[in-house]
Parts: sequence; structure tokens; C-alpha cells
Amino acid sequence: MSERTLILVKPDGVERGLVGDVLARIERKGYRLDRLELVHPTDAQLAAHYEEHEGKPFYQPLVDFMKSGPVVAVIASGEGVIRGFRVLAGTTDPTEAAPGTVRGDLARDWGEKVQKNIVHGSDSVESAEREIGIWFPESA
Ligand code: RTP
Ligand code: MG
Repeated sequence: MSERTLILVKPDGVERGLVGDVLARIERKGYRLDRLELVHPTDAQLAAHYEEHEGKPFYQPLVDFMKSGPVVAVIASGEGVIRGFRVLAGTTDPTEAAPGTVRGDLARDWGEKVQKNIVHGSDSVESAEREIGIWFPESA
């Protein structure tokens, strides 16, 4: 069944000029780009987006990092795109991310200090709909 997901190219990906590379991987896989916008995230957007991580040691550094530059927010759709994009992205820690994935090929933060891992992708239908409401309220 077709579904949609919320993808972010994080500030490290934008800064390093990897937006086109990430979008190309999504398109080549056969997913559709439904919405695309360069955004300077607000505190409110980041607090909502990362509410599940509030209170964890990496929370504030993560929010500060996400505010360090613009991000590219994307709604992509297609059959199985939520899981499919997580597979394209690779595991959270680039050390473990498989070659051929965004993080496996391109990310440069390792192990305990993993943070700059280029992309975010929703992890469930519920997360996707919630996150779409944060970044594209008019598409919710
Ligand atoms: P994302 O939400 O960005 O798609 O990544 P994910 O599901 O693979 O990872 P998640 O556990 O949701 O963590 C969100 C982001 O927080 C940073 N992080 N830092 N230092 C740490 O232990 C740590 N753990 C996570 C990463 O930027 C991760 O993508
Ligand atoms: Mg996550």
C-alpha cells in the first residue's frame, strides 16, 4: 500500500552539498517527491520533532546541531517508503551502516558521538503523520 514519510536532510548534509545525492537516491529507488522545502527549523519544530528524545543526554546537542543551519524537509511517497527510506539511510551509527546507504557511504560521525548522520526518516506510519504535521502543516 502506498504511504508517505517525512525525510530531513540535516544541516551537515546541506552544508556538505549532499542534498542532490540524497534526493537522487530517493528518486532512483522509485519513490515520489511530494513536497520539498529548505527550512530554518524553529525551536518549536525541533522540540516537537524530537519529543521522544527529551531528557536523553544527546537531546540538547542534537537540537543545537539541528539549528546550526538550514535543513531540507521532504515528503516522499510510495509502497513501503517508510521502511524503504530507513534502509536507504542506513543504521544510526555510520560505523555500522552498510555501504550503499547514505550513512554508510557518506556520514562521518562515529560511535558514541554519532550526530551528523545526514538524514532523518520517519520510523512508523504514526511518526510519519505526526512529523508531516510539524514540517508541512498544510499537508497534514
Ligand atoms: P533519525 O531519527 O534522525 O532518522 O535517526 P534514527 O532514528 O536512526 O536515530 P534516533 O535514535 O531517532 O536518534 C535521532 C538522532 O539523534 C542523534 N543521536 N545521537 N549521541 C548519541 O547517542 C545519539 N544517538 C542519536 C542522531 O543524529 C540520530 O540520528
Ligand atoms: Mg529516529
